[in-house]
Amino acid sequence: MSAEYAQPTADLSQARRDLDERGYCIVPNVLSRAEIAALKDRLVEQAAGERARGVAFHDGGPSRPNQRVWMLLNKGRVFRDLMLHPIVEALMGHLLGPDFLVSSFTANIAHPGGEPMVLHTDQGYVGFWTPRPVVANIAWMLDDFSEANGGTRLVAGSHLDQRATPRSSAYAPEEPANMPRLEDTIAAEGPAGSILCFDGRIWHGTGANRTDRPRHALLSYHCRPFIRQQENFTLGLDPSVREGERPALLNRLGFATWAGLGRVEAPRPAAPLFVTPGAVGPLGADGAPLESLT
Ligand SMILES: O=C(O)CCC(=O)C(=O)O
Repeated sequence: MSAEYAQPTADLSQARRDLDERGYCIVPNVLSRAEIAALKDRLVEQAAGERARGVAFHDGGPSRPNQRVWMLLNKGRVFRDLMLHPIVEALMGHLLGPDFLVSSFTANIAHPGGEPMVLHTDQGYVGFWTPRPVVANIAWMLDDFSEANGGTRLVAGSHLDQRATPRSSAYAPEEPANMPRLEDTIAAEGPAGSILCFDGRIWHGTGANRTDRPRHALLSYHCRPFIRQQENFTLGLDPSVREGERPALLNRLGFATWAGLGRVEAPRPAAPLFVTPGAVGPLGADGAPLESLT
C-alpha cells in the first residue's frame, strides 16, 4: 500500500487518525499465536459442524464457496472473551462513543474461488450521510490477509464523501451519485493476528480469493446504543450463556438500558443490567393478575 493509504500501525493514536482521515486502520499483533489458534480451531470446528448438520450458510458468488458463521457469542467462550479485548473499547469508543454495543459477531471464511462481494457501506440503511459513523467494524484476521486471498477491499476516504452515501433507507439502498467501483478499492493486508477496523460509512467488501487456501476472519460489528442491533441477543443469546456471563459483556450486548431505551417497565437507572425482565402483566385493581387477559 502506498503512503496515501493507512499503513499498519501499533500506535493507537495514529490508528485513530487513520480512522478519521482514511476511514480504516490496521493494527498488527493484536492477537497472540495461541489466541489465533484457539479462535481458528473453534471456528473451523463449528463451520464443519454446521455443514455436517445442513445449516451452513454460504455466499461469495454463484458457486457460493464462502461460509459465514453467525451468532458466534453462542459458539464458544473464546469468542465472548474477544468482545472484551481492550482494542475494542480503544477503537470503537473512539468511533461510536463509550456506550457502543456489539451489533453482531460473525465469521467469514473466504474460500478459494470466492468472488468479490458487492461493495457496500455498513450503515447504508440510514439513507443519509452522518457526520460521525453510527456503526463500525473490526475484521479480526485469523490468517494473513493479502490482495490475493480476499483481504477486505476498501475505498479509502469514502466515509467522508457525502455524494457516495446510499440514498434510501430501504433494505437495498439506492445507489448514490458517486457510486464507488471495485477499481477504486485497495485490499487490506496484514499478518494473522492483525485487525482491520473500519468506519460504517466506508465502501468495502470481501475480496476474491485467488489462492488455494481459505481466509478466515471474524467480523465484529458495533453500533451506537440507539441503533437496532443486527443480531438480537435478548432473543438469541443462549440463556445458559447469559446466566453465567460477565455484566460488562451483557451490557455491551444491550442488556442494559441507555437513555431510557431498551427498558422493561419503568426506567431503572440504578440497576442497568436487565437479565430478568420483570414485566408486569394485566392486573386487577387489587393488584392480582387478571389471568383471563393474558
Ligand atoms: O469478509 C470481509 O472481508 C468483509 C465482509 C463484509 O464486508 C460484510 O460481511 O459485510
